[in-house]
Order: sequence, then C-alpha cells, then structure tokens
Amino acid sequence: MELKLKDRSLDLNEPKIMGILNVTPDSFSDGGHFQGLEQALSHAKEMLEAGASIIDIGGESTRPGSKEITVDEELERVIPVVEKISQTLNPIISIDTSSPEVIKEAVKVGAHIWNDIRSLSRPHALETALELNIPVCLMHMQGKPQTMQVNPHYSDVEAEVMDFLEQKTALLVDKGFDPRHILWDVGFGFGKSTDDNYRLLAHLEKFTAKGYPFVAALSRKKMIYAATGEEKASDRVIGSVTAALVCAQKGAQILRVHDVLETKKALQVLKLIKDHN
Ligand code: 7PJ
Repeated sequence: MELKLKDRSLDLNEPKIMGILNVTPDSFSDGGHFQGLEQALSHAKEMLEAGASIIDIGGESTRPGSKEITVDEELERVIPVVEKISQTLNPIISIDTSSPEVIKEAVKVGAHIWNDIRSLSRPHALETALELNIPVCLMHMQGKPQTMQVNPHYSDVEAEVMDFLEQKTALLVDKGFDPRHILWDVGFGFGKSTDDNYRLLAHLEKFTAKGYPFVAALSRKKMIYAATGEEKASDRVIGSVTAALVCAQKGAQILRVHDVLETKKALQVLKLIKDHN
C-alpha cells in the first residue's frame, strides 16, 4: 500500500510513525513567536531523526474540555511553523485542523495531508478537500471536544464507528474524491469511555481490514492512564508504545505518537519478528 502525495509517495507496507507537534501557546515557553518557531523546528528535526515519516502539526487544543479558537488564531499559530519546517526540513507534513482556511494556507506553504478530527464537517470543508485533492484522515468522534467525555454512550461502539467511517467515505467518494486519499481513524478518546476505547483496540482488525490506510492515535491518552495509572501524560510512554505496537500488529499503517524514538524501536522488534514468520 502506498499513499500518493503531491511531490512524493509514502510506502505503507511497513508501519510509519507520525510525530506529534503541538503549536498551542502552552506548548511554547514564549507564547509562540520567534523562540516558539525555533523550538518547533528543533522538535520536528528531532522526531525526524528518531524515525518519524510524517510531522503532524496542530494549533487547536482538542483535549476534553478545551476552548475553541478562532481561525485567525489558528492561522497565526500554525502557518509560520509549517512554512519554516517545510523550507528547512522538507518532511511529509499533516495538519491537525478542522478549518478549511487553515488547511488551504498550510498546503500553500508545504503541507501534504489533512488530519481532521471533525471529518470535514465544518462549512466548506468537503469542497476544500475536493479542491485540494490531498489525502484526508477521517476520524470518528461522538459529540464535541468541549463536552464529549461527559457521558459517552453507544449501544455498539464498533458498529457505530464503522458506520460513521463508511458513510463519510461513501459521501466523499460519491462527490468524486479519490478513495486512495482516504485514511481512517477510530478516534480513541473522542467521546469514548475506557471500555469503548479498548473494545475498539481489541477489534481493530475489523477496521484495518477495510483497506484504508489506518491511523492509530492513542499516544499518552487517558485510556493508557486507565491501564498504567500515570497522572502525568509524559509519563505514559511505555503504555503508549505497547498499545501502538499492538495497533501495528493489527494492521495500522500510521502510528500518531509523541514518543517517536521509543515507538521506532518497538517497530524494529516487530519487523524482525515478522521477517521470521
Ligand atoms: C487525534 C488527532 C486522534 C487524529 C488529536 C491528543 C489529542 N488526530 N489529534 N486522531 N487526537 N487523527 O493527541 O491527545 O486521535 S489531539
């Protein structure tokens, strides 16, 4: 399997790492200006050297209970970082945004993939995806980030997530979007209880078998805490790597993670095991 991008392609026959680069003001010591730019650049460089194939840049905090930001704020945070990283390191860049304005500007300065946790539900998002003709990651979410963890409820979480992804995919393909440009993500932690998250993970093959490049994104999330009990997200590395590796073994092609080096090493072990099968 291969993902076709504007100026290159990404071989997905072996799992690849998407390194997370947050550009929310709280992730910078100076609130996101010059020093923030340099910090973002060096973090991206470090992740690429550690084995990331994609840098996922996001300016909106979508943690449960977080506030929404305006498009202008998001543009101001994200675009200079994308431009700088693209010019300096030229990696594959995905943008974690739901805003058509942000992805349009980001593509102009070097972004390749639209990672939209809201699956093109904002006004003009669908038309923008068709116009840009770039890969889009569709993700399932129940509710909105502000309130999604208040009382998530499903009668059958696997069936509901599957229906959602299949319907969104059908809608896009029906409008003429290239099906090879569609990525799937079950949306761990987005309006889901611990039970829901682990049920999805336990049955991930059902989703990866559908043939869309699958993004597994559970790095440092509360579902890891539920198993290992580290209060601080940055302490949840071992649990995150373990769960990511299980996702890879269940057929996920893209692992969206904070801890690139650790995940890379786990994948290297998995590769040797597979080579001896
Ligand atoms: C996800 C994401 C996810 C995709 C975030 C966090 C929250 N993009 N962006 N899937 N989560 N595709 O990383 O904890 O699950 S932001």
